[in-house]
Amino acid sequence: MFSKIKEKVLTGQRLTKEDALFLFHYDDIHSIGELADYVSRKINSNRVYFIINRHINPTNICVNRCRFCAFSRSKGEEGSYEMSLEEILASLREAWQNIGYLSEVHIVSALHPEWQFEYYLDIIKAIRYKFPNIGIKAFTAVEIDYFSKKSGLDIEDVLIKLKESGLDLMPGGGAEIFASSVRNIICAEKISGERWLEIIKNAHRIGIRTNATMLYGHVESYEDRVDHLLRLRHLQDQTGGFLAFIPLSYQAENTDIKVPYPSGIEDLRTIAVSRLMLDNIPHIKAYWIMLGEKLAQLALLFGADCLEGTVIEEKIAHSAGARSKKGITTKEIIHLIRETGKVPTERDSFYNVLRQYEF
Ligand code: V47
Repeated sequence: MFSKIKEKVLTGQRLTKEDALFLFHYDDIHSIGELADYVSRKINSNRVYFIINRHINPTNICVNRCRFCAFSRSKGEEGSYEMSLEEILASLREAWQNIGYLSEVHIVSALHPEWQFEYYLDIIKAIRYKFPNIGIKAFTAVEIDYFSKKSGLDIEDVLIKLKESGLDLMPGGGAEIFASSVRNIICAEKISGERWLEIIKNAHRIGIRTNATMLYGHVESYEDRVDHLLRLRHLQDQTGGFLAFIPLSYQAENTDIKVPYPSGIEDLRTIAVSRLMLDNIPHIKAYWIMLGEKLAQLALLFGADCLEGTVIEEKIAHSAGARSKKGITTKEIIHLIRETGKVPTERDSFYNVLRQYEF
């Protein structure tokens, strides 16, 4: 069976659900990785991308209680916080001063019970005004749905207002696992998988590119993962709006779903199968924050072509026990990539090449 799958990949044929399920069970992980690396090189040559970015989470106060999330708090609960506009801008200024520039800000927030949609628009407008050339990647489909409910505007108007305020693209969070049987267990209050896909479809239609994620390693089955990948591939066939796919390795500490962490092999396999199945999504990110640096390096030989970025201050995974650093320097990320034999390639938000660090 593997040789048939290999033949399909080498001749540019699309893999099926059965192929993906086979790959999730197949023992020879090296051959799977080699094949995924072949596809990665075909699409992205020897390049591995990274971006000089800063993550900001304006608040952790959330009306939802997802059982996998250790980041969210209720209003007034110990550890809850809210950032003012000035604090958000100050954190960007500080990052800019330390590094010399920033190419992107990544903003993922929570469903705050009181903040109005206007505040989120003000955040985007202020960043756009103070940092005119920075890429603004902000708000998951889950937040977009919440803005729509809060403001009474329909999804398209919410997206248009954000775009007009300066939003460039959207992160891929909130996708989790699309299957409702899994969502009912891990995040019953969250929008459905179908709604996530519908909002993203709207974003793509009005010209907002997005990423997509998959949170794996909790209660889902391999069938659920494959179903998730197939739904993304199907949407990408229609819109072409996804830039990158990011498998998120579940971090279980301080959460309500206590399972062993996915093994390193499981992480590599998931990256590789994603690369092989998502033949129409150009980039696969190895999110070093959740994988750790060494495993993220290996993932670059198993189909991933992007390491996300400098990040500077990560909160979501670290609330749930991630052991990685919270941020990384440009020098360190270049070194990580170089050690794999690939070419460190600094990018902007849309994967335009800014600089290549040849040997
Ligand atoms: O949607 C929450 C996940 C996501 C845990 O688009 C967890 O470039 C693991 O979406 N263990 C937010 N994961 C982060 C995100 C992201 C990150 C990096 C790059 C991009 C991008 C997007 O974090 C959430 C959820 O799926 N998450 N809790 C946890 N315990």
